Amino acid sequence: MMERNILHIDMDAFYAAIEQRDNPDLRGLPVIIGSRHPRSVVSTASYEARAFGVHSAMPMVKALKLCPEAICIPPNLKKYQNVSEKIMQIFNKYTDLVEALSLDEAFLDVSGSQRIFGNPRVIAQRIKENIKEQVGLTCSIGISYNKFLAKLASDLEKPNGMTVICKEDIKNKVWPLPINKMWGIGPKSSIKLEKCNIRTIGQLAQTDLNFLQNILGSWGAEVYHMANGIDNRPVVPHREAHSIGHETTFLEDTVDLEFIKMVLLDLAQEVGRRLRSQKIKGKTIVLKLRYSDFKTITRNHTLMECTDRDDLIYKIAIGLFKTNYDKNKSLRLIGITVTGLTTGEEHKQISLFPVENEKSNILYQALDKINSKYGEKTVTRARLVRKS
Ligand code: TTP
Ligand code: MG
Repeated sequence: MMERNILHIDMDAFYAAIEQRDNPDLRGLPVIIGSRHPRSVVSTASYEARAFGVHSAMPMVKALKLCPEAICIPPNLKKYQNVSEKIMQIFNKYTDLVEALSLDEAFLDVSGSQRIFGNPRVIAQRIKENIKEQVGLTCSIGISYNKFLAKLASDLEKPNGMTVICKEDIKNKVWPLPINKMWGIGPKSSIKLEKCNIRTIGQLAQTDLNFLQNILGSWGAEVYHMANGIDNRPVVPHREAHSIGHETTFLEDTVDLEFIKMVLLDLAQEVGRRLRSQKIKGKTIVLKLRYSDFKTITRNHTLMECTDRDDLIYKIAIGLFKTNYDKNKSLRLIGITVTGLTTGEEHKQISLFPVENEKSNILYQALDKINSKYGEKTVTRARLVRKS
């Protein structure tokens, strides 16, 4: 296979940098994106706030203890989405092969772009300049011959970095890194590996493959190859979202079953509405529960056929809830996610009840239409109207 040229581009402190861009008074100061509400969590923090140890996903209470003078700004997702679109447009000028991973991050395969735009470093430099001029933000770019190494590289010299990893660099740039920098190695796998004295990517690369598969399961082979610099995954443009989900943290922890059921119905409706608006369906319904002690469980159920229907999503979620909820504990958060998504013809199904289905499709379309016209929750099921 011809050697590919892959860029991984990731914006620096994305939400925080946008707020600092738009309000010069915030520049140079510790900024935390997230509400000041005690139960809220940090979305991201400016590099000034990171110097105090604040980072994404940290409980707000802890963040404010570490950095009491931080300025908290509630997130403005619409604005960040607009910025994201502009960045993606810039990427698309340099190649058709742009795979967005999130609002602020994408892979670009620029193997076919060099005759027109120059070598990968030149392309990366031009993209940085375009983003700076047109969007007023900085990013970090990793350049390599596969996705794994490009992503690893973009993180090495953040913020405003540009890092190349070629084959010759693996031993000195990649192998000394700790295993938690590996794609797919989370905290649990890290602990297991550390128990076997595997602490660096280099040690991982030199571990026996069978041994690794015993520890990590089916993921073991992939991790082993990546650690050795092998990753043949293509850059897939316009990848659909992997999942669509919605979750709610209660203002107070609750054991009120009726209330929880009502929230579940609300979540199912929201997820269903989003599936239908994107014309996709999903096969696996995932229920997430987080108790007041932060213990979190996810349980899932896979259907025979894909769905985008609130009532079915709700029915499965409530079933999962009933069998898995520990009634002795109060609940902090509940969420529903639908995964195994498909679009278009793939999910056309032969129904046993065509008339019923037809009718309820029309009902859903009508509800979605009214709700998108007059704002959410204009029309909702009677059970969701709070008794007061
Ligand atoms: P990241 O790229 O992980 O973080 P970042 O861009 O803020 O900082 P950097 O890349 O320089 O380390 O995530 C991009 C945005 O996604 C981030 O600005 C906010 C949002 N986000 C959350 O809301 N919650 C999270 O837990 C994470 C990791 C990110
Ligand atoms: Mg980022």
